[in-house]
Amino acid sequence: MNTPPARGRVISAHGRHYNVELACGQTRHCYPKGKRNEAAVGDWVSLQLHGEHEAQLTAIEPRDNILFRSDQWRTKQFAANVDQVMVVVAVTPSFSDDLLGRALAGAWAAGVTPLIVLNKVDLTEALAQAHQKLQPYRSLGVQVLEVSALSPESIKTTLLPHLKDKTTLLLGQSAMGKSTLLNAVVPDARALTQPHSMALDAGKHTTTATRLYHLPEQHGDVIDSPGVQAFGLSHLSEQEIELGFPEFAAYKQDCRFYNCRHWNEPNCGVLNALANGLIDPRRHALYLRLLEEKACAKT
Ligand SMILES: Nc1nc2c(ncn2[C@@H]2O[C@H](COP(=O)(O)OP(=O)(O)OP(=O)(O)O)[C@@H](O)[C@H]2O)c(=O)[nH]1
Ligand SMILES: [Mg+2]
Ligand SMILES: [Zn+2]
Repeated sequence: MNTPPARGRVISAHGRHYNVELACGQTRHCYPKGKRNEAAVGDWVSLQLHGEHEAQLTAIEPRDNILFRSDQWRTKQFAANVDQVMVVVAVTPSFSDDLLGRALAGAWAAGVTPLIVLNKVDLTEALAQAHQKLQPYRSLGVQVLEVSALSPESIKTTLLPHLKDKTTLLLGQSAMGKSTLLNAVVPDARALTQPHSMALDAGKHTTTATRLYHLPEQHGDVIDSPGVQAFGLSHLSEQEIELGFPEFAAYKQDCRFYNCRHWNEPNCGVLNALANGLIDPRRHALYLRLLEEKACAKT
């Protein structure tokens, strides 16, 4: 017996099986129709309901944006229709500047505003060092929220106001405290968290799947995701990689060639700005690394 089509939002994905939440709040276990419908958490989808628990995913609605993560083996789309990406870094263990730069570039390339959340500010010993590492990003105009997931006050006054009415993706390395932050704003989530050393001993990340949760007392959704160890961006085009570096935009109009790659071209506005100290050399170096990785991925 055929039931009328329904609409829902993907809240978790396990391979090509999805949990989809319907408008009434019920969730359905879903599988796609045909090979084409590969959905991501956050996607709005059409369903054909089968019985009380299952459904077939028949179509994915056009997306506002889609974020990918890739390692050396594969590229996977993992979150769609997000309003902001919070890149979570911690005071301890120390975070990778390379991965932070990539996460920001990935968000900008997808047309999504990134913020940095500096978590574990209760661990004051290494705080000054973390501040120093984040200074270049503050200079770029990236907002940095400083919180301790263990302090309800800091969650309430600093984090929660930024989550209101938005779909927020938490992204970052393992052990930065993404799931602990999630639990602080969505207590019912009861997401598993554990110290870094234990996660490492187990040889994997504590969070193993991307999943969307609703804030309990205000409108807004939070997506928790597994820690990233590598953040390849070679699925992006060269133009998209350039979008990942919005600070180049003001100078590229001075490039002699319209298709300048700001690498070794003569009369390049970006290279001139770099030489004059107007662009952070580490950011330009990251940009070149991404172009290089892309070139390698092609061959
Ligand atoms: N001192 C302190 N510890 C924290 C804070 N936030 C999280 N932690 C601890 O950091 C460890 C890692 O936290 P998780 O929330 O599991 O980290 P995660 O980023 O979700 O890690 P993955 O799921 O592997 O990506 C846990 O032992 C937490 O208790 C904080 O603000 N201060
Ligand atoms: Mg986690
Ligand atoms: Zn140029």
